[in-house]
Amino acid sequence: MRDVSVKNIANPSANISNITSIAPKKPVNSANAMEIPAEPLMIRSNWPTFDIKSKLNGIRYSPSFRRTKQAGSMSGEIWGDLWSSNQSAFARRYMTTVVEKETLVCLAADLRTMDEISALITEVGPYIACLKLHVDIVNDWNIEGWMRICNEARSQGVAIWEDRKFADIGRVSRQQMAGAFDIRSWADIVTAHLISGPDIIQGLQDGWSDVERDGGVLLLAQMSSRGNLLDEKYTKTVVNLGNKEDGVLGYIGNGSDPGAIQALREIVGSNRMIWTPGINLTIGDGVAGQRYGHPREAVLAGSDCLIVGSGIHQSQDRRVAAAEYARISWQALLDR
Ligand code: 6CN
Repeated sequence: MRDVSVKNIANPSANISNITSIAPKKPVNSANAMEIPAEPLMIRSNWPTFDIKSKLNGIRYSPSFRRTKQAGSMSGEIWGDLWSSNQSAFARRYMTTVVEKETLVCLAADLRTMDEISALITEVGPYIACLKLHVDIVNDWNIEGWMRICNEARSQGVAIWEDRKFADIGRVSRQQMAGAFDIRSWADIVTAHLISGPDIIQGLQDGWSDVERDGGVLLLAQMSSRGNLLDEKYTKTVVNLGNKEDGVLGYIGNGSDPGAIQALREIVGSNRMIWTPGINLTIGDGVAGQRYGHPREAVLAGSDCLIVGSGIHQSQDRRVAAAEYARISWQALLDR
């Protein structure tokens, strides 16, 4: 249970219909294009601190949003054991972002063109704590447009996660971090299966080292899809191996099943995070074997980040939907 001082910063009465304005849309124009680094095409600084002043400029998020200047110092109170046991800079940066923005939502921007992704980030940016991308589903991909998307995400103060689920041997995974997409140069987080053994983690970390960057790996310990082969024994093996590796930021858990998240939390302990896909306000079966659980249940069961895709990008009002997922996730964290 949280103490009273922590509860006071909550905004249980926040109503999304009270939102009167959001950040003005930032057009992709020549000024933005100037932000694209020439050679090499990479983002050297990892994930900047959220700029509270520019965020407040013109935004009415919620009354409590204005009080978040103290967010940094409050992260320990809000996150409890997870904060004190987690020394990883990436984990702490994510936890601080959550407290600053009052959201545990990671936007899964599974859209097919760069303009669509860019517009979505601009629209829902204030309500997300992380951006998850699938670089290989984008039809019109090019590095310049992609850098604009990354810059847009960074201006929203969020980490960039490329959900290319790596699974090869360490050496090849390192090469796959380079290649045409040059994932190592712009992604802060990547996902990996541990099916090939623990050396994949070093391979991915070497990929980042090759361009003098750092990053965090999320290991798939569970999945949200029906009939997946990640059984309890496999989950335990992944966690036992992953908990020994500094490069592991945390684990993917099955957001559709609070019982599974709880079981995962028991074996993970408090020094790694659990991020969960399979989250939607409409619970049950989704398309193509996807399954969904409720955002509040997932956080109460132990999820530290809610990965939401179609719940936001397929809704009629994406901004309102994102704000609602943010509100529910934040309140659940305070209640946990
Ligand atoms: O909320 P949606 O079902 O629209 O999207 C879920 C997102 C997708 O981008 C999918 O690739 O979460 C990802 N995901 C992951 C692991 C898993 O077990 N199930 C998923 O759906 C991940 N990472």
